[in-house]
Amino acid sequence: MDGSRVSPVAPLANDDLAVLTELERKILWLASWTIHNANHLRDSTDGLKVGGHQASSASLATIMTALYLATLRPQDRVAVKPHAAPVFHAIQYLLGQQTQAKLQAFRALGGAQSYPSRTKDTDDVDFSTGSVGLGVAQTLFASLAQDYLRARDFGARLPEGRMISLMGDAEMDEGNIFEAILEGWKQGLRNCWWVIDYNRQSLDAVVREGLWARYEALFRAFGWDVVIVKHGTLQRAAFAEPGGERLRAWIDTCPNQLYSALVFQGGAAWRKRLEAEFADDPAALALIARRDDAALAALMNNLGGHDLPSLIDAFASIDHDRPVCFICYTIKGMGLPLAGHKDNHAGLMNVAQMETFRAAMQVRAGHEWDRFEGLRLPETMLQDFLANVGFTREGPRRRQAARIATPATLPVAIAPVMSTQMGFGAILNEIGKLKDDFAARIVTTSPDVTVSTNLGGWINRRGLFAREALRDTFKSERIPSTFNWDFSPQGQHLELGIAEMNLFIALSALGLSHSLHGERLLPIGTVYDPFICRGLDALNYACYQDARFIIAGTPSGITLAPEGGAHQSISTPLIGMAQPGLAAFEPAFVDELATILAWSFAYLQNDAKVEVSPEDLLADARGGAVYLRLSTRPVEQPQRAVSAALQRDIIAGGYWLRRPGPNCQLVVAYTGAVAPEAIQAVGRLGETQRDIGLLAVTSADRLKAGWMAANRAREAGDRTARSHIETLFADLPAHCGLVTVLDGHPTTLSWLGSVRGQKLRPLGVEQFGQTGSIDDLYRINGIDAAAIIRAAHAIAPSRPR
Ligand SMILES: Cc1ncc(C[n+]2csc(CCOP(=O)(O)OP(=O)(O)O)c2C)c(N)n1
Ligand SMILES: [Mg+2]
Repeated sequence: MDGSRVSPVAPLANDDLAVLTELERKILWLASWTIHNANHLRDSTDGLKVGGHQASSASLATIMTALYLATLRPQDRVAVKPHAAPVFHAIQYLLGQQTQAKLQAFRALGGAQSYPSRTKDTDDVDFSTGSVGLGVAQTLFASLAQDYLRARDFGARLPEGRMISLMGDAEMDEGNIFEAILEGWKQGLRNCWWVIDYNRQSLDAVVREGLWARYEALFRAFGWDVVIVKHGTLQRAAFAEPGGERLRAWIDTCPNQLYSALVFQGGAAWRKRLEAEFADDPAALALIARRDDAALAALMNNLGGHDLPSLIDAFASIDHDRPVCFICYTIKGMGLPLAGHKDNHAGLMNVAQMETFRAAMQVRAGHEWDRFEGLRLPETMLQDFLANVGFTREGPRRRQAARIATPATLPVAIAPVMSTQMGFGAILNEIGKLKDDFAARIVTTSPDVTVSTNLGGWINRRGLFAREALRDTFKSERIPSTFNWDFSPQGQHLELGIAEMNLFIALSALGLSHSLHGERLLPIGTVYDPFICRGLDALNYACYQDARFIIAGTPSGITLAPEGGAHQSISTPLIGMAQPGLAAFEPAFVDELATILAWSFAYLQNDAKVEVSPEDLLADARGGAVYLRLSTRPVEQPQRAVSAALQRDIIAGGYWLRRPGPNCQLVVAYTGAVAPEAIQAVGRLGETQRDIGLLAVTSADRLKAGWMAANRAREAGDRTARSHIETLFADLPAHCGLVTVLDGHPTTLSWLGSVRGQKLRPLGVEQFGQTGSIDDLYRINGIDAAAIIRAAHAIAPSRPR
């Protein structure tokens, strides 16, 4: 087996070690039983197998015991790998934070979740995990968020926590991890621990030899400390015996596959193999001969990651705040008959195996859920220990933060012709002038597109963040430059390298700071709209964790015409509609954007747990994150005052830019940058068609969500439920045709025809475009005024006035 370094033996109090050893046994039992119960017992009624992962979680019982019961402090936050969920829930059960009912309903509706979930679980999950690699990187960005908060004076001076990931070795295959490590180095990462469950197995198979050495070199290259926890106490004691060095050398060079296979086969197989290997070494043979099969298997299984004293000592030995990677050698399925087998990923013990395991654990039938069943130490001693576990000693760990007062409107000077992206920059520039707490709470971040997404003005006012000040050399050399690129601890912009995964994981961390670190931030990220797709899984992850942030995607669509197909976004409006936890808007005009932004700063802070009234169809009282799809196209701005009613309509998702008359035969509905084409087409059509309507859709997402919710409410008996789009369409004649148009996928608006059962022709973009002028590209994609008119004639043939 590869690797070589060892940690010193832990000086742990004997009593504590005895208690921890007992509790570790219990945790292994409870985790295995939870999974068994879900598969073999509960499913006897519904016949559904729900998956195994018994082996995957078993190998973590020791590491998690060492972490949760002996190492963590209340301020620490942990992401445990997805398949560690049963072990996590078992630990919380012992600590009194998880119920038997939820364990019995593991993986069922309302039960403990298959993968730890901040939002769905009730037993104190710090970070959700599931999509491998994301939870790992989340701890890194949570640590950067903690440093950002500590650099300013918001009041709460909570103790500095460590952000810890307990990760699988195969998670290191995910590219986002490397992106995060690099960014962490740039930002001076501290207080972050990654504990690798180095079982040398993934889902399909056994991992390559010698990876530990690549990991070690990699982490060290980026300034991390690396601690290798390879051999347990038994092994180290044996190495000191005569013949021990030979045993160590053999273990260190044994291929991973062979080691796993021997672990699976057990003591007799170990003896046969080692006797053959050591035939020329009487001392090493004697070392083997002094042990019976069980003792030999115990010795060979005693890798560092299964040895409480070694682990506790390794964790306790860290006396600095630099990031640390622990490479802990383990055997997948340790303690179970599945241990070491390469096919064990979804492995489940069968009923007979489970009975044997139960007997070994001394658990009587009917007492499977008893907290201290089968343990040898007195219950009071175990209970006392659990009551004093450092991690939970101070009660609830999830924090609260007060709301930040935000302005009802965001004043901005609107030029006669302006793009929404320019408007966005101008609004932030205005906020940048404010001296209040609201402006102080805003933090912006962008993956190397800060200036090109118009954050320059904001940055000139508020500066870039770094733990240590770094002057802009151009400025100190008095070379004229538009942007002031000074870094300081007071800066309010976190500049990231070009990695969109990092952007969304950073937004997730900043957007959970109220709950993780007890101080509220108002995070805003910017990204080129097509590259939302590059970070999409991380965006989904951020929303799943209920992080609160604003993401502006700009420029978007084919409207960025000369930049060509590679930068054009087509599907993002659909992402905005389909992503739970994200309210998506695509304003056409800057006054709409100002309205949406003002609303967003309040919406971000709403409490996910509150009761929602039946009128609140969109559950706005619970808040969420916000996506703004913006454009670089300058368009003529309406000269108008935005009334309270218009504000409400903009937020609800749409308003009549031209109200349809009583004999309306045609409505054109548009979103975003194609507003001038829609306005022009309606003007021309209006010359021959009576009462034509022009609907401005500011949020297809919210219009549709409201309509879906109203349908559900009516079907559930609330006859009065009515959505915003139904109100807007209430007076439209049944025969009236609809033409919809946007610079995005036509499906975004095509559902509008179903609201009243009207005929609808959706226009939009269905192909990657190419370089050209906006006029050219709108024409070839059929979203120009002529295309709208053609569609209108096809769907609602004009009748003479
Ligand atoms: C992004 C992503 N891709 C694929 C999966 C499916 N999957 C779950 S666990 C796993 C392998 C895990 O290996 P490792 O992290 O070493 O944990 P172990 O099974 O060894 O405990 C895979 C591929 C996933 N959860 N997330
Ligand atoms: Mg693994």
